[in-house]
Amino acid sequence: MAKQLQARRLDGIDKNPWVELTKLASDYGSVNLGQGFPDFAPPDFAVEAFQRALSEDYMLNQYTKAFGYPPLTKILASFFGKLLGQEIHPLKNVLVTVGAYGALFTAFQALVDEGDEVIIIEPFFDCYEPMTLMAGGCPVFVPLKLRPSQDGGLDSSKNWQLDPTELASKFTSRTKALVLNTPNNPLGKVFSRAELELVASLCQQHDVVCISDEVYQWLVFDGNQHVSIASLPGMWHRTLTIGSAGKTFSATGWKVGWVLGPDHLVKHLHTVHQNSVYHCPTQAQAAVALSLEREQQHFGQPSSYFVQLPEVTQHKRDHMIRSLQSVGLRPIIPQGSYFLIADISDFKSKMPNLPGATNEAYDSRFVKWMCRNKGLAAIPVSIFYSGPHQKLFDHYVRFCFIKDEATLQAMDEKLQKWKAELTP
Ligand code: IK2
Repeated sequence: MAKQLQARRLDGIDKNPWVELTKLASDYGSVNLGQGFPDFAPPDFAVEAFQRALSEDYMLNQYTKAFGYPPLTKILASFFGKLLGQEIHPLKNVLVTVGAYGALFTAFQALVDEGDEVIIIEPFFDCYEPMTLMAGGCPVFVPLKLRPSQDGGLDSSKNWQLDPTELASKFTSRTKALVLNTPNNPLGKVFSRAELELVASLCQQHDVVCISDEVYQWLVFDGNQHVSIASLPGMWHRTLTIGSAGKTFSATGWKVGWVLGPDHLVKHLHTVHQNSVYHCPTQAQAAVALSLEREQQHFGQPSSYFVQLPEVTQHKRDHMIRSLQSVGLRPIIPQGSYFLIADISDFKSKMPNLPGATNEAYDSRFVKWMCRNKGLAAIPVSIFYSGPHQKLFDHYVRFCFIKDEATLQAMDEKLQKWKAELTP
């Protein structure tokens, strides 16, 4: 009998919708509002920092320290030390990774064992589930519940809330970790301090590690405030805080991410990192170090990119919210991130039989139909849910709004044409 080639840890996780959706968007030349990346240049200071890293010191072409280029671990420690109210040691409490993806993968591999349960709040950034499974863990899902606004206006991501009793019921003696993502992808929810206190108290009560994915921490709108759960009392020593230079400096191709946390957790991530990736590209790390040093000098001032980016992005969000409504899509107003989800229930009742496989979720058929017929690419929200919950949440699609004015203009043109087709 032939040997089975595929390792068992890949069972059930070999299908990934991103590849098909990205190909479809390019095949049809659609306006790409699907994958989450800015289609404009990073800020000048970041581009210049990369140019300096390429040209000034030839040693930046060589390996650096395994757990991070020293000026980067140093600035990460000092910058986030202030934000988290924590003494952060650049060598012991920091790990630089290949993007936040690398940070997440390293964290799951380092902490999750066969049979360990990992609580994941739905909707979730879709890699949390396969990463848990690949580590041998068992994902346990808890969905945010929509409490619709009473005034008939658009709902906000704020209306999607945790049910405290349901959340508490998910913790068992086997729970090893809880994954938190604030601001959340795909919903844009920014967890309030009170919600984080609930999560924190349950993690403490059940001795659970919190893996806190905060890659959109600077993208918060309408005066909402990002709170890092690691800054809450008693949480630093059980939290891994994950960040991404790609999201922070609108340079997703740089693929520099990091994890911050206490020694007794980070040392296990160091072990995984040293036996897998070993170290990340030096020049990209040098560029991120210079960019963060610049941001530290400008912190809180109008010249800071972390001040400017959310202002500009909020306008893009509002532009998209106005435009999508013209054809009957009902956006949920995101408090943060660079995504929004829009309710397509009206289409589901008016056009229930869109082409597609019989078992294919409605939102997936809808995005393919929209891409082919209306020239707009988006992502079905059911992919951000666990299998059993996908059908319950197949009436939303996700749009990315961190796009250049020309792209938003192209979106408007497609929507105007769509609107004209609606009116007899
Ligand atoms: N964590 C979250 C919540 C992310 O959204 C991402 C990037 N994903 O964006 C693509 C998309 O949803 O269209 C990451 C982590 C990974 O970040 P990085 O690019 O730094 O690896």
